[in-house]
Amino acid sequence: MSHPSVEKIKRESRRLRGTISEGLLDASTGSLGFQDQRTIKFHGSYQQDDRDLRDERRRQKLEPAHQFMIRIRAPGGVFTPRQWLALDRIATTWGNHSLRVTTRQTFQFHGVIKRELKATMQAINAAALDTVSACGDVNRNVLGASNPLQSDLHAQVHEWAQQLSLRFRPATRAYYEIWLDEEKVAESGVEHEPLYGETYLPRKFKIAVAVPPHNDVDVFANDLGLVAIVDGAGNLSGFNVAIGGGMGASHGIAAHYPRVGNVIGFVTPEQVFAIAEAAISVQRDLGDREERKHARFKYTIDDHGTDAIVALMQERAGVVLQPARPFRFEHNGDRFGWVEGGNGLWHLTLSLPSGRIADTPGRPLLTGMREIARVHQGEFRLTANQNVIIAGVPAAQRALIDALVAQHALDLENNAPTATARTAVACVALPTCALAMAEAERYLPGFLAALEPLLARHGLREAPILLRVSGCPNGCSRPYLAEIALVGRAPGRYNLFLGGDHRGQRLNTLYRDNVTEAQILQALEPLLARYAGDREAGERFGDFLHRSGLIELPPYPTHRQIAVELHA
Ligand code: SRM
Ligand code: SF4
Repeated sequence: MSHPSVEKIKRESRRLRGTISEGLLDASTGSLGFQDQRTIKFHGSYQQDDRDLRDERRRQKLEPAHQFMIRIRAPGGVFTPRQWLALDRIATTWGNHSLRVTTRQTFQFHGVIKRELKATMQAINAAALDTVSACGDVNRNVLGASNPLQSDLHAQVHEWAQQLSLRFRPATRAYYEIWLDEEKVAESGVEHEPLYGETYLPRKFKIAVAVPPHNDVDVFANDLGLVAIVDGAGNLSGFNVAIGGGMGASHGIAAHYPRVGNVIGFVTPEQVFAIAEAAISVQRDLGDREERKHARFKYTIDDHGTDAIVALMQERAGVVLQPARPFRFEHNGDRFGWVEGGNGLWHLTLSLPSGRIADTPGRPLLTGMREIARVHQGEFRLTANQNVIIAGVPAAQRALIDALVAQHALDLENNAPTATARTAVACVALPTCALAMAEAERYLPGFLAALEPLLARHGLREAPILLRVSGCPNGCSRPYLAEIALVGRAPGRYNLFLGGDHRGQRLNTLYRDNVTEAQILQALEPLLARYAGDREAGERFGDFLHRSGLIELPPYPTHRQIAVELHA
């Protein structure tokens, strides 16, 4: 039986209700119906199954071990200690005893079973959080720079992320009716969706706000990137706008490619909502609704031409973009350790292994973070590099936090003995991700262990080489912006990409196709040796590969790097 298209499912979902409520009550299966599996994404949840158990369950003629991933909507990624404790309780009561920090600054739970889904959603809501449009063809979690060195601006950027997220939430009450038992009103299921209409967007839409010189949100990987421009007195003058970033690709299909957003101009703070809404509405109307793999804003822009899209955005927003203002990013990573944030408060950034906060032998990270949440009075900020900042710690409390960090192996030495390990990012992949072709999160520690002797041999243990691993070409770890990236092809086999920069401004290039770990290390060895011997002072690995002519820009049709003349 052929399944209806996602466009049809959206249209017939009665504003994202479908038959989810009924499906939750069906005790004969751990699964939802096909259409509801699509609709529930808009409520921040994915139906998955444990792929480690697939074969065995098939052999036993059992249905797959169905379970649900739940993603929180957390614009800017800020949580209170109370919320942390509530999320910890949810993970240990209904989830798989782990909290997973994502590359979009929020938490995911894995392993929630259908009959406990509603209770979990209600517990999330009781913690003053929700999961509305954390997934689905709508505006997704809005990223906001988390860099603790810019305390005043952080508050402003966080507010922008919040406001953009609220502004572009769907209008339907479906979430509240299904999960929170809100009473159905007469127009239930036919509400007016002023921005999205009845078929929502052709695809997901992503917004990020960055504050130079730190590009910790990888602003150019977003459909709409806002680069804060600050005047000499440190006040926000407005934003440079970048459009058309995206990482998704397919192996061997040239028409599916990653792209860095192109900077199209500058807007004042008063113009931000209008220009953002115009971008979303242009994508809503012109985006491809036939082929989902070709439906992101980046393809709409490339198909229609940047000039035409920008003209339409300006017309719809009633805004004339000013010329882009100069800016300069220094890096797209996090700054680890303690920094003073002003007002006598300190911030501690911890490097977490792929953002997975769980208790494993010798590394009780979930327990450690819980103990910290019990005494911490500031806030927790998640970073888009899957790390956590314990923010707003009074000087007098630093020793207590340090002791808890050391006691629970949350420190850098235990977690990440090389600079590359500290900054590495890996997507979830197996066993929960349905699309994974190879391991990522579970493979990263092993790969780092294999890479470490090579780095040590060339005196590069402290060289901050940016490594990212994805289990398939969809690019959830933003691998195409890394200096070294592994992108899964098949179990134990990866495509090796090299030559991204450390600012998130240049895409990397395929260097070896479908290779094993031994072949990857073999390919890297001579390059690292040359880098160790021939690099200029402060020169990063990706830049060195380009300067030495060892790598060229990738052959994608458009926007492979941000124009250098924009950099102050
Ligand atoms: Fe992603 C699909 C996990 C950030 C591009 N992503 C998925 C799914 C839901 C698999 C699926 O569709 O069945 C993965 C769930 C795995 C699991 O078991 O949890 C998944 N994506 C993730 C996370 C958890 C990766 C991580 O390890 O942190 C990130 C959650 C972000 C969040 O909190 O909202 C995550 N995904 C990203 C990013 C990075 C970003 O946004 O900065 C990208 C690249 C940027 C972009 O969107 O272009 C990304 N995910 C994708 C794609 C490719 C989309 C495309 O344009 O083709 C897919 C596949 C799809 O949508 O069909 C995908
Ligand atoms: Fe899954 Fe692929 Fe995303 Fe990794 S990159 S989480 S394997 S969809």
